Amino acid sequence: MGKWQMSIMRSIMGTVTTIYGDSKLVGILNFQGKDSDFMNRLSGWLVLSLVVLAVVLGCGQQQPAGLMAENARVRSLIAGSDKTVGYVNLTNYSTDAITLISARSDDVRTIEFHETTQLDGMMRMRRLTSVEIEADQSLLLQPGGMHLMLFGVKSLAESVSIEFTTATGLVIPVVFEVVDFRLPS
Ligand SMILES: [Cu+2]
Repeated sequence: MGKWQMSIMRSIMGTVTTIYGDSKLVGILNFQGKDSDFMNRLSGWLVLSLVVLAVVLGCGQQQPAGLMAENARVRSLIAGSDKTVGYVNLTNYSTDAITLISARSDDVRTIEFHETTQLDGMMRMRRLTSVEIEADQSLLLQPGGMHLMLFGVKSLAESVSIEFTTATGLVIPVVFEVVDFRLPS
């Protein structure tokens, strides 16, 4: 994400945070069911700002935690295997580092953070206990680098929802598209 996009994002999110305090955006949207004029206007304003955000950021998955997930994809299963990999571009537009300490999905037994490293010409994977995205930075989980390792995949339809938990206890759901590609993890 470019610098100007980052600052637009920060000013919009700053306004949202000022108005809504610490409430989660997801919770705010539930106000739409109520009859209050004020709440309706609030919801309308929020929807409008989310649309602006989506346009500005190319329709990535906006998260209350200040984390943007883009190009989230999981490799479709190879016949006879129940494990696969996941990749995603994560951008932190908040002013604090965001640390992801776990990932889970209803459709997967275990999800680990992995890193591929090269040692004496051999590609090796090691498990990471957490993944940190610095403030104002993007972190790419991509082939040949950090990635998600999915073990015991029960089923894969067109997409799979993976929930990340941050060190501060926020749960961030990200929808991963299931893609048929054949690359080493
Ligand atoms: Cu791996």
